Formats: sequence, structure tokens, C-alpha cells
Amino acid sequence: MDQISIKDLVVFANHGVFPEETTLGQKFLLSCTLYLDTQKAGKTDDLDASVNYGTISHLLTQKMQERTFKLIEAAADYLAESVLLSDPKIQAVDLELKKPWAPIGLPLDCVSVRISRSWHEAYIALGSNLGDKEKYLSDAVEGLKNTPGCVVEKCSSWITTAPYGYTDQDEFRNGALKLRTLLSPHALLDRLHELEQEANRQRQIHWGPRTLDLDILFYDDLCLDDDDLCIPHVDMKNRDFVLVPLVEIAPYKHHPVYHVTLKEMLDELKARER
Ligand code: PH2
Ligand code: MG
Ligand code: MG
Repeated sequence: MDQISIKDLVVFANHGVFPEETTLGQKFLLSCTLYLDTQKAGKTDDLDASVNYGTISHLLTQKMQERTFKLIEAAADYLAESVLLSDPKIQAVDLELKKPWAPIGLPLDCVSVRISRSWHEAYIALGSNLGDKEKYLSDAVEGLKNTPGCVVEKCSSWITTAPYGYTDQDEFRNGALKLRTLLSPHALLDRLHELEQEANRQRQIHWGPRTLDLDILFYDDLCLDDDDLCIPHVDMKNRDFVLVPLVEIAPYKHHPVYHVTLKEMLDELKARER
């Protein structure tokens, strides 16, 4: 993707672990590369089709000076996120924060941290089979809309489904949504667990009745399997309550492991069930 870069912007600010750093302040150097499509601006010569590097430089200066962080890691994370939130045209950012006067009592050229942050695309499954099911689902959508660094881009309608797996329980309301997010997979999972807790979810029977279940189905084309998280979500090829709402919002999305579209997965499931 195209890049616009800013190199060694000088900012005087008050970040640091040592008290003298937060009281006296010191010089920092900021470099950042923005990833965006510049072709339209290239063809039209119109600044509105691109991102103004002057605006970004002022934003970086203002964000550097409006708060005090102990760690350059924390300052860099805050800056990168502020840049990504400032204009939806910016897909990703690399950011380097240098501290040339780090007061450690030794002669060094500078210390620095360098990070990369970007928007990601995630799909979430929603389910409820206890209490006011639709209210739990719509509160979860609102909760995600109100989560910093999360934009709900599409949401399916809610469907009623028979319980799958453990069948001696009430029918479900299910749905799916598409999210643009700055959260990592595990940070997103933590946020989903918070929303389940806000719905007073009790974890008693495995696969048992629940007020709210939020599962990550896809995160970009990532394949991940660790103790807390498995992406893509397991067993979706056998679950119409996942595939039907997903196909409503993303029929032609490819499954990163099976390499078929979601619509093909659903058609295949229906053929098996016949
Ligand atoms: N969720 C389960 C187990 N079974 N059945 C339906 N119909 N809908 C669900 O959301 C569901 C289920 C485990 O998460
Ligand atoms: Mg589930
Ligand atoms: Mg779950």
C-alpha cells in the first residue's frame, strides 16, 4: 500500500519514569508512516482525497503534550491509535518514538520504540437463549459500538434456532456482525467477556443456557489456536445458527482454512442435512 512518512518531528514533552522527566520535560523525536491509498489524490491533485501530513504532525504534537506517560511504549501506542482514529483513510501506521536525552547517566545516541498498528476486520457470532434474548443481543451490539477502537460495520437480522449440542434447553436467538477494530484478538476476546458479564452470564453447564454468548468467528485471515482462543471458530461448517446470519452479511467471504465461500459452506451444510 502507498505510504506517507513524517521523519523526526521534534516535540518537547513530559514522558518518563524518573520524576525530573515529568517535571522538566525533554526533547522527543517522532517518525511515522501512514499506509493509505493515494491514487485518487494522485489523479485529482485534491488534498481531501488524501491525508494532510501537516494535520497529522500537529495531532502528534498535541497528543504528545496533552498527557504524561511513564513509558515510551504507552506514549507510542496512544499516538498510533490517535492517528488511526483521526481519519478512516489511514489503514495502518508505523510509529517510532525516540528519546535522545534519556537521563540514564550514560552517553547514548537515543533510545526508541517502534510499533505497527492497523485496523482489522473481525466477525462476531451472537447468541442468547435466556430472558429477554433480543435485548441481550441488541445491548451487545450497542456495547461494541461504544467500545473505543471498534466500529460495527454490518449486523445481520436475528434468527430463531433450535439448540445445537446440548438440546434440552430453550431455543436461541442468533446473529452475526462485522467489526472494524483496533483491538488485538485477545483484547477483543476480553471485551466480549466483559459484555457477557454485563449481561450477567453465568458459566454453569458447558453449552448450557446463556443470556449472551459472543464468539470471534474470524479475525482477518488469521489462524490461531491457543489455550483461550481458536480462530476461525471451530465447527462452524456444522452450525447453521452461525452460517445463516454470516451468509446474510458476507456471502462471498472466503474461509481462510477451507478456502470456500461462506455461502458454499452453508449450501454444503444444507445438502448434508437433506
Ligand atoms: N451455542 C452453543 C451451543 N448450541 N445452539 C444454537 N441454536 N445457538 C447457539 O448460539 C448455540 C447452540 C454454544 O455456544
Ligand atoms: Mg458459542
Ligand atoms: Mg462463547
